[in-house]
Amino acid sequence: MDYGKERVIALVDMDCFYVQVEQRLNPELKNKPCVVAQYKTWKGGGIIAVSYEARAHGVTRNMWADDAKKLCPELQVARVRESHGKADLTVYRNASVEVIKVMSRYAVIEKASIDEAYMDLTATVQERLKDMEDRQVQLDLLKTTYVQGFPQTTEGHLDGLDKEVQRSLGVQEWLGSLCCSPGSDSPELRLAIGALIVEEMRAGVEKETGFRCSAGISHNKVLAKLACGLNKPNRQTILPLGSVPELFRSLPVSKIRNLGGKLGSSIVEGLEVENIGEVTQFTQAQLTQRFGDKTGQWLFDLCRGIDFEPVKPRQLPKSIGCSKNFPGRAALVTTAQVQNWLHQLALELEERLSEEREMNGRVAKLLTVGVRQAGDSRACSFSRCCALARYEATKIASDALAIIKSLNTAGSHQAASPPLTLLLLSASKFSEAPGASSGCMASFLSSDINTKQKVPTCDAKGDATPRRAATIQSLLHRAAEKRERTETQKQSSPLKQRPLLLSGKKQERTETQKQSSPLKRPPLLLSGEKQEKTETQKQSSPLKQPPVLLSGEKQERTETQKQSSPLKWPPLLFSGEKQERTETQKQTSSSSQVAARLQLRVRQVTPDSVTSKLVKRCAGDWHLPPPEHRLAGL
Ligand code: TTP
Repeated sequence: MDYGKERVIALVDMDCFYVQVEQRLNPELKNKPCVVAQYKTWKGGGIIAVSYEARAHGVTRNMWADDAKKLCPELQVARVRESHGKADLTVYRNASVEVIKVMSRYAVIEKASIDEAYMDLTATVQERLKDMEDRQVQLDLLKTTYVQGFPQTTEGHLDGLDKEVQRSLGVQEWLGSLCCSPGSDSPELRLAIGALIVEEMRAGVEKETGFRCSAGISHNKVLAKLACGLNKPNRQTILPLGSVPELFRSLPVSKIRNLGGKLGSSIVEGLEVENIGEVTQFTQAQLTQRFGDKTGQWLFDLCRGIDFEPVKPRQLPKSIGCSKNFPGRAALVTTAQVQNWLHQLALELEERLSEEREMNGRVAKLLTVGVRQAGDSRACSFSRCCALARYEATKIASDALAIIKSLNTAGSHQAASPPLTLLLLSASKFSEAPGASSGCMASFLSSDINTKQKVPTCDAKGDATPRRAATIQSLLHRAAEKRERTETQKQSSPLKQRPLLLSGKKQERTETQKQSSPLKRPPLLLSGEKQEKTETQKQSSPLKQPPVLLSGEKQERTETQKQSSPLKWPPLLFSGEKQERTETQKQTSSSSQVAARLQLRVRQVTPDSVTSKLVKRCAGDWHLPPPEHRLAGL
């Protein structure tokens, strides 16, 4: 079997998903230019999903509904429901569950977002091959399939031909090029059979749910994802490895999965390339020297269309979260406001977590609290995790508030500055609900975290170790008590203290590396990467886990101080500009020790980080509109 062509992987993505959900609820919207918008207080609301009919009029996501109507006066606008003062995405989530259910009858799937899933069809294809005597794939069974790069023809030859005719010619030509004699087996033949299965699966999804989708079929996740977007909507595309060089020649680096953010930018800037195909001119040694062994090797393969990331069987989301934006003058400036909104978010979280426990028998053990500060353009300024004690809104909200307050650097005389423009609560680290048996469940529901639960927490290296959990307040308390002792120990101990890990950039590079490499090393991209990544993921992914960062100077403040003090949020300690903090400052902030003791974790978050994806997922269950569209909040 050829290297890189061993597997058959597909990515299925629903077409204009929220619109289809609304159209199913209200069939009058079908086949019409239609959008789904959130809130209507400002310019008719921000558009988050657009039907293909509306796209033909130039309507795009992130437009205001009022502006879109100027482009398309007959535009139908469906509204996202609201509850707890924010968008309620329940109908879309439920629709997603329906779709995943159908898909999982055809193959093992990895749910990648609310409306897309990867599937590894290798074994299923193998089974089909056994039953196919003549090994012929009929053209009419691939009636919504394109083959990228086919028909292979000289430029201009196909001009004027209907797209559907071109599609059919392409599939015919490609199938004709396959060796289909009895007993033959080639990677391309396997792709063809994979495409057959995906055709059947998509038809099944439409029949049972009424929703249409598109798909990409290739040898890995990167190519499948790319292929899926080539001929939307309601079509699927096979991307044979042989067609990759031509496609990659003019494909911007940022279009590749995982290269839309910082790593992508550092490739473009550092290697002075525009398209992914240009990276093939660099040797393996050059790339590993430039990006490190793992990322360099990954990139060397990737620019040739090779990737080995496995499809990880997962039908349920890794996290359940909710967030709310407070743009402009709506920014939160007082503790009372923060408290109130945390409570609203916690109510939603409690509701959804309880539902998850009922429906899927699993409970979350980790709570992530995230905020964005006014003036910060990133999705999230920082986030911190703590044990999720129990599913009770009041408790979740008070733990979250304690975490946020622990970062408060204001004295009682100071005004809130900067205000908060986003609050996020997310629950993760799911495991089976204690004994699904009623006794255990009852104990989970009634237990207090400091007496019962053990939670996996992350140390400064990102290693998860089970530790006895405690309430935030008691942790804060203990931290204050122990601080003095630790300081004394530090001074007398000959052991080296763990250095303060800053923004996830370069601290592990040696001075020699820094000086000898003419090329800029990329930032460890993905600061804020999921602490919940599995070991397999960690090993297979070239992306490194970010170090921990936290300010944490304020935990020792008394409760009285905290209550009387208006909020002053910490400076943007988390944005990476802080590496140059003076030694004095570093010494006064024993943040990493406090983090370890509190079992809290602050991660630097960049717009392309996974935490930022979390924010997006929580907010619109995917992406936030750009800042100018967030006025209405999400
Ligand atoms: P997408 O799959 O990105 O887009 P889509 O399904 O609307 O359209 P396409 O046919 O091009 O795939 O997103 C899935 C749903 O997630 C989308 O219908 C609405 C929601 N979403 C947001 O709420 N905000 C966003 O910024 C994006 C990108 C999606």
